[in-house]
Amino acid sequence: MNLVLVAFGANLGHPVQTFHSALDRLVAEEILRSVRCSPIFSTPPVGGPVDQPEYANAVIAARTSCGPRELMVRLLEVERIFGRDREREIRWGPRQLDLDLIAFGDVRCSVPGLELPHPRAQERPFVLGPSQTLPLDEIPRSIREIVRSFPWQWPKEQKVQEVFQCS
Ligand code: PH2
Ligand code: MG
Ligand code: MG
Repeated sequence: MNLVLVAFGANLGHPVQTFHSALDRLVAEEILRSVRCSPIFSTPPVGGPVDQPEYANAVIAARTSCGPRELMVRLLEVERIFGRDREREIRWGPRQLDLDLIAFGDVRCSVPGLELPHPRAQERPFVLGPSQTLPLDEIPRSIREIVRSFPWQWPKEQKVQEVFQCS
């Protein structure tokens, strides 16, 4: 079983509810096991249209028996089930559900459709901040040092609030 880090983001519909329902599904379908979640934080949008709503962001550290590509496919499937419509959306624009595979164990790869660790994770406070709330040994090794050394201390940043603590 590999240790993975999945980032959750949503700013349309009912993001907190979506997070819990999507997570329930990922666990029920045995896509993710031994799940550990960060709190969900409310974060200002980075990129995309300036007038889009704030995002709810969280990260999930878990074990999986899927391979990296299979896990990506399963995450995309769950995004679709929860109303994500990639045909209609704007890049970095508002969305019902975004499940990004941030890191997969020790895997480093860059092939079409699969780049690990996620190429933009290291500059994203809405991924690294929530990740810092988890014990470091629950963070996949390929991204652990990036999470550990991220200078920004979550959740002291004023623009960001904790909105819900996931057990
Ligand atoms: N996701 C994006 C673009 N911008 N900003 C925040 N705060 N949170 C996100 O999850 C996010 C974003 C594209 O996936
Ligand atoms: Mg995505
Ligand atoms: Mg994303």
